[in-house]
Amino acid sequence: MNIAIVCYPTFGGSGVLATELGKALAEEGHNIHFITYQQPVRLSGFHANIFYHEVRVPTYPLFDYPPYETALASAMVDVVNNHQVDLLHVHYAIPHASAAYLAKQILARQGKKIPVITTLHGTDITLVGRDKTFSPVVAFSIEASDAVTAVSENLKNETYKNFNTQKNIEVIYNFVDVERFHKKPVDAFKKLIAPNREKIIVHASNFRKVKRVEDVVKTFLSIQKTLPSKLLMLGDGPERPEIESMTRNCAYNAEIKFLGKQEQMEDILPIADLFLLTSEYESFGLSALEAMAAEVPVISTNAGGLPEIIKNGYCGYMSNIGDTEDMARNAIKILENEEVYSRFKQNALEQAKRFSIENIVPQYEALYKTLV
Ligand code: GMT
Repeated sequence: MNIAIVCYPTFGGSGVLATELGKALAEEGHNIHFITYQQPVRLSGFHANIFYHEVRVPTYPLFDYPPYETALASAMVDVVNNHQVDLLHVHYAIPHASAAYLAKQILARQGKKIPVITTLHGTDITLVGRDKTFSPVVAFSIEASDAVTAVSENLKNETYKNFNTQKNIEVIYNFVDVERFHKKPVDAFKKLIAPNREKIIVHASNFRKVKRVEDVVKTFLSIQKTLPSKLLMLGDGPERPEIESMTRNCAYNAEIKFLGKQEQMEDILPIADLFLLTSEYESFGLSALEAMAAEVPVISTNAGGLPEIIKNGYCGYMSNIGDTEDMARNAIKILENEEVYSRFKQNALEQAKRFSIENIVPQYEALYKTLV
């Protein structure tokens, strides 16, 4: 099939998932056309079946707000017409689903029927999407899509709760390439970070309010009282400056490192002893899944779709939002006993395998076949 994928090209989970899906489909022999405003971060190297089409929005003195959605719809029409595209798969509803609807109508006038699949990822429903600035358009584009998928049961239920829609929503969980993440940790790198065999705790996110990154630091500080540890903060975003200055004034400042945005997560995660995710909401928590694939147990909140991904007491523990003392107690429970730790590590890998690329990507392919 010739498939066009529309996504955000940034470090966010929706863009990562969309890019990994495109790469996996290309491996299966499909031709994949990415349409976005920048090369997706996980799209590197050459693949004969992958094409990248950049959306350009011309500047014009009249445009206080450059009309990206219009440029995107035009780009979709162009790619469909010139590359015999069979379907459009858009990730994150805003503004991709409504732009796809417009492209579909334009193509229909030209005598071309093109199915649109919308994958809902999280904040497009729970945070931004339900704001009345966007909600009528999001609701309409969900209805107008030929198929809608959500990355967890929780997100599917949130969609029904927040939008007045009867649309059938299929849950297709996010996935991970276990082989790629299940690497041996690089000892030299580990030694550099933790020269005295301190525990290495990792957090990765876009540092938005919804991630409650301050709770990551609080949990770490509590763990630190019992177990000498290091905290690696991966990613970047609006809350980072405040969190970083907060850590500068704390007792264990030297043990906390901010590494910024990282493309090669599969090289960093295997050195971690524990992954921390303290979010107020996660539709899925792709970063936690990638950590588990690297054999890293997860300490998280029990928010949103996380209980569908992390088995409590098996590959990690979940606590109520904001209960950093409980998160620290659970972390210590896993880390302080070698036998318990190696069991949780093994379980993390086993749990990740349930969401392996081989199990999930065929579900998207099956859905495509029903529409084309
Ligand atoms: O977490 C974010 O803020 C980024 C966001 C995105 O859309 O890129 O992530 C969402 O989609 C990911 C991939 O499906 C999920 O793993 C994240 O849980 C979800 N984030 C939220 O629901 C807050």
